[in-house]
Amino acid sequence: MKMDKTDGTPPHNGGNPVEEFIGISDYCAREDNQLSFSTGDRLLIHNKSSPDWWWAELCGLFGYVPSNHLQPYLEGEDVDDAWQDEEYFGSYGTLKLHLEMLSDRPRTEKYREVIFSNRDALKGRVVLDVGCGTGVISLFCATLSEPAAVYAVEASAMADHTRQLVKQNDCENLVTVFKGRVEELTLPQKVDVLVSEWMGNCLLFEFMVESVLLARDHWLKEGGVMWPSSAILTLVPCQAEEDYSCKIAFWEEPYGLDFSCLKPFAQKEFFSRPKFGHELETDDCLSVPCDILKLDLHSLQIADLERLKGEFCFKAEKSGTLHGFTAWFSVQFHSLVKGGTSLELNTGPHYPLTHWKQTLLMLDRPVSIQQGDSIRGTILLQRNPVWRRHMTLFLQWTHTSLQDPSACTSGQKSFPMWR
Ligand code: 6LC
Repeated sequence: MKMDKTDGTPPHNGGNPVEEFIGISDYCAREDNQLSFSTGDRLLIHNKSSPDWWWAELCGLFGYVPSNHLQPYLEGEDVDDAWQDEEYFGSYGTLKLHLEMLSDRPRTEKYREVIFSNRDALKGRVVLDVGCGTGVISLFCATLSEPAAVYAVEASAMADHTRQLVKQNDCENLVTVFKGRVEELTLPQKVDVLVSEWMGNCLLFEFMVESVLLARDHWLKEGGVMWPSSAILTLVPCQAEEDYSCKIAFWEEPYGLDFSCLKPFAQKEFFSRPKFGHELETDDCLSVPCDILKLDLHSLQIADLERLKGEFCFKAEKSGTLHGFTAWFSVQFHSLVKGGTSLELNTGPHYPLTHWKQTLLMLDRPVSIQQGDSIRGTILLQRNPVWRRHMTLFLQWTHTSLQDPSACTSGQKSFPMWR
């Protein structure tokens, strides 16, 4: 970082109006002329000195702050808007996303398998299906077992079709569709099992899990079971040669011309955010994957979602180029029978491809890796304090060479998902 001011006096802002921003993650000052702040702090930006570092004021203190830790503070932003419910439930009101989810056989068949293998224990139980969509999971419950009742809750306009589908499949006596947000729901009774398919990219994106946890706290009986019961986020250091060559290296000399000054611009445009829908080849994994986050859906609290931290320590299994890290998740379904085996839906590269595929976190510069090298670091999932369905991943890593342990390089990068 190059900054010309070190005496703590504000650089002249050229008459630009002061703007208000909100901290979307904590920042700890590393130099005297920087300012520390916490998530949710409102900062006044006096000067956007460079794209990356701005001159800011917080409670009468001044200093430089990293712009990627901030976002504009918009007055009067209400809670509804922060959840973008109109847009969110609007997108689930048409068939496109439901077709994508239902066409995902590993996903849908896993839920069917969970219900089928627990069919005896489900008999006579009350089930709540949160965000039932077209009602497929509720219909599996009603057709594969004999539950006492299934409450299928769906907030989008799809709920009207779901009612019809329940009728069409002769499940009206067992399945009741509730149209509305589960947060505003009143059920006739508490439930034995809460089932939901709430997982988003990097597990948490969309934060539908918050609605599931609220429903759990209101409607799950003491000792009731959550499906999924636990969730794991997994990371692996990887090669991504094709993405790198066609989006970044491309600019080196197209048609024999030097376009290389566009490379940083390309980095920013294509890889400053995570790449969803990445299909990681197992050959491109440079190490054994590491589980960086484990969530127990029975005990997880909504407040825990604000800030989740994981650590990793990889040993390179082969030499290659570290282009970045790839993330995916798995979820586990406990058996309703004590001592019964759990089932798992795994969206990783060693399993059949799901509609989530994997998520690529591309570094700004490739790093050459030799077999036996270590890559250790931390990842922080910081929920956006304003936009409640969004989060930022903060990745920090150190690469240590096996041959020359003094050759140690570190890096860090933040990946907004999406704001
Ligand atoms: C599924 C999402 C479905 O759950 C979709 O149909 C959406 O409208 C519904 N949904 C989400 N949140 C709620 C809520 N609070 N109350 C009622 N229904 C809800 C899959 N999405 C992912 N797995 N990402």
